[in-house]
Amino acid sequence: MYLSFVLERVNAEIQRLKTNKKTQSGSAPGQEREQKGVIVSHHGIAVNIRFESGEQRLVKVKRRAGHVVGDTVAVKHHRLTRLPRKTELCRRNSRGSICVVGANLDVLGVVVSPLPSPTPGYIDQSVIAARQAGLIPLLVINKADLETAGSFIRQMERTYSESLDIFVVSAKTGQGLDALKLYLRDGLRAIFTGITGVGKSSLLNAIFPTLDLKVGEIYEAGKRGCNTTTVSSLHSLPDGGELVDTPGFNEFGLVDITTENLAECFPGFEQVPHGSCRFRNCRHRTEPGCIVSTMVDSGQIPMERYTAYTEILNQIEAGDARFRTRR
Ligand SMILES: Nc1nc2c(ncn2[C@@H]2O[C@H](COP(=O)(O)OP(=O)(O)O)[C@@H](O)[C@H]2O)c(=O)[nH]1
Ligand SMILES: [Mg+2]
Repeated sequence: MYLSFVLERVNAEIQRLKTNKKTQSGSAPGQEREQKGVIVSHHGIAVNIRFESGEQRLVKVKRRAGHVVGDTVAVKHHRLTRLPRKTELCRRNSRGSICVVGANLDVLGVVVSPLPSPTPGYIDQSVIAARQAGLIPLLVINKADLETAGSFIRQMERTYSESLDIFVVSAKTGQGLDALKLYLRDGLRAIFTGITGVGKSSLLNAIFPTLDLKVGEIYEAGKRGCNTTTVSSLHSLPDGGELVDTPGFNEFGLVDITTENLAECFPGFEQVPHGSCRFRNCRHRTEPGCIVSTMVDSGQIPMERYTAYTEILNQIEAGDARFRTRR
């Protein structure tokens, strides 16, 4: 149903271009100008491109060409060439496959809410993936209007305030949205990720009221959201900056992470003078001369952060080959 809708739009687009060509006197096909643009949504067999001219249209692509939202592309004669990426945010899904979540991004906003609450390790893994990809991670706590929000916000602030910028917001009441908009106004391209139902699409709608993205219901029984957003989409904000909405994913599996990388990107280990342990390949477990263990013993690193680190380290070690698979 959806596929036929996209096909229809692609065919209409091709028809429109053919008609245009006929009416353009003297513009030989060989002289068509190359147009640069950015992919604003991906529909499997076609991508929606916003060109530098401001025009937005669908261009056909091969199904597995690997283009993602945020990719800069050049189009000439209906042929699309992807330009090199500045950044690439990747995650591993529950089947172990690697997915590129978005390209040329500056900021990853990890959206969480008191209900549904984040799955264990979700925030840490998202932050690590962001830092590994060269993105600035933010924590966006949505649904601040809920009765249970107070204790959840305090817990989040206790854990992450030393590591990340935190925005406490409510898509429902508008609380905190101005601060978020101000942050993004500097021309940054941000992506919102988070499990389904935390309010990513609602936040985009609240920030950008003419957008009208579909919003899902929360199932009462499981207190989990249903997946209403099916494709990622990039939107320019009225006051500057860009935001990408994504479908929810409950896992942010790490890709190609080494144990050195893990400690360097882990939220809570920012004060660690990396490379100061006695052994160069120290995993910060029980090795003698480990600077991290000393900082845990002296209270500079909270025990909760250290435990969370070792849990991810265990997963990496258990699935070593899996984590090192190359694309
Ligand atoms: N109380 C409250 N509910 C919200 C807020 N933001 C979103 N919701 C609700 O949460 C549900 C899921 O929202 P949606 O934007 O689809 O979440 P997404 O899956 O992360 O995109 C919807 O029923 C929204 O109305 C908020 O700030 N406060
Ligand atoms: Mg959504």
